[in-house]
Formats: sequence, C-alpha cells, structure tokens
Amino acid sequence: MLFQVVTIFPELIDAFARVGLVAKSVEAGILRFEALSPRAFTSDKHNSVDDAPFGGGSGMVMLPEPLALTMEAHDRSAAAAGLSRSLRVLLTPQGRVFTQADARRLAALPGLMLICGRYEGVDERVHALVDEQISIGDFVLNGGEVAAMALIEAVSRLLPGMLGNAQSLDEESHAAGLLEYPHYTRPRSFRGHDVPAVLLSGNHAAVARWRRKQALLRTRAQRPDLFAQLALDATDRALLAEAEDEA
Ligand code: 6GU
Repeated sequence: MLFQVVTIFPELIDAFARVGLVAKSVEAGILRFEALSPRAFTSDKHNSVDDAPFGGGSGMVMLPEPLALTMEAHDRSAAAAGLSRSLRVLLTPQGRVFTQADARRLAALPGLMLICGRYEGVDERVHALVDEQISIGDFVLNGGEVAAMALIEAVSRLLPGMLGNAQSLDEESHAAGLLEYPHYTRPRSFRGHDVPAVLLSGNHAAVARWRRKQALLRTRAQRPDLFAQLALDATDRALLAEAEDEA
C-alpha cells in the first residue's frame, strides 16, 4: 500500500518509515511512503506555505495553492507507478473521528493520500480538493502529522503480511466492538497478585468463557458508549448474569 503524505515536515514521516514493523514492511514491499512538502511547490522568495487570515484574527492559515500543487504531484507519482489516484484524506480536528472500521475500510485501498494541516488551519477551499476529513479524537494537536502516523499505523497493521499472527487481529480490542480481555504471563504470582486460576486449568472452553465475560465486563465499565452498541446474545447475557451473582 502506498502512503502519500503532504506535510511541511516530511522528515517526520521519513523517520517513522525507518523504525520497527513499519520499516520491515517497507523492506518487504508491503508498504511504500512518499512524503512531499508544500514548501517545494511555492513560488515566492520566502517559500511561504501560510498567510494571515482575511478578516483578521490570530494565527496563520495554510495557503491553498502549494497544497493543491503537492497533491497533484502525488497524483502524478501514483499514475507513474501504475496506481489509481489515492483517496485524499485531510487530517483535521474538525473531521469525523477515526475508528477501527475506518482503518479496515482504508486498508482495502491501494493508496492513501494524507494531507497534514498546520497552524490554525488550512484555507477552506482546500476542503473541495479532498475526499474526506478525519480527526483522531477530541483534542487539538499542533498539526496533522502525528494524527497521520497514528492512522498509517492503524491501517498498515491490517495489511496481509504485516502482522505475524492474523488471529490476534480478530481478538484485539475494537475488532468486534469490545475491549480485549485481560492478559497474563509469568510469573504466576506477582507482588501479591495471582494469575486467575482458570487460565492455568488447561480447560480451553472455560478459558474462552472467562475471556468473553471479562471483555464484556471491561467494556461495560470502561466504555459504556461501546457497550450500548453491542448486540448481546443469550450466552453473553448469561455471562453477565453470572458476574452479578459473583459480585
Ligand atoms: Cl487530525 N489534527 C490536529 N491538528 N489535531 C487533532 C487531530 C488532527 N485529531 C485530533 N486532534
């Protein structure tokens, strides 16, 4: 999958692509990165990528022309690689909040263009040049770069060949709208806290029931918003009733 990033800090994306599992996947040919700066597509002597807002007010606004030229350069690069034009996603705190469902949807695409805003924002007319606007949560970052890296990591780890264990993708938090069950490894007793006995029992069915119950309880306690969206079956209701009796 090709990630085409528009950023005034391409070195951030280049560094990200050189570390850990992402770097391995680049070497394996599963991922490819292209980061271009709108500063390279300016024509004034200061290479300006932003300017003061019309109407006054604080902060600077990113100029539309350098951003448009950078996106078009990415389009030419995709075409030269025999790929269709990448879906254009603007990273902005005003976008729809990114979810695991978005990660799955975007992971099916051959390429993705991520446009990182900086400063107070981008000229409103840039919105007409992008397909979607995405935020990674209800808080404000200085720019879209860290959000783009979060999105890239969430998407790329779903690609075939990226993760060693495909089963862990189905079991992990948010895969089925549930938080994941608790995990334990050695030692059996750690500073007075013991591993739950059922996990040492060798009874695989009992372990699976316990994990499902814990996932349900944890989701209800930590994320009532997700819990409310669940379609509980008879087994789930029985597990929750069991938990009430134990309490
Ligand atoms: Cl995508 N950009 C910025 N600047 N802030 C954010 C964000 C994005 N998502 C959450 N906060």
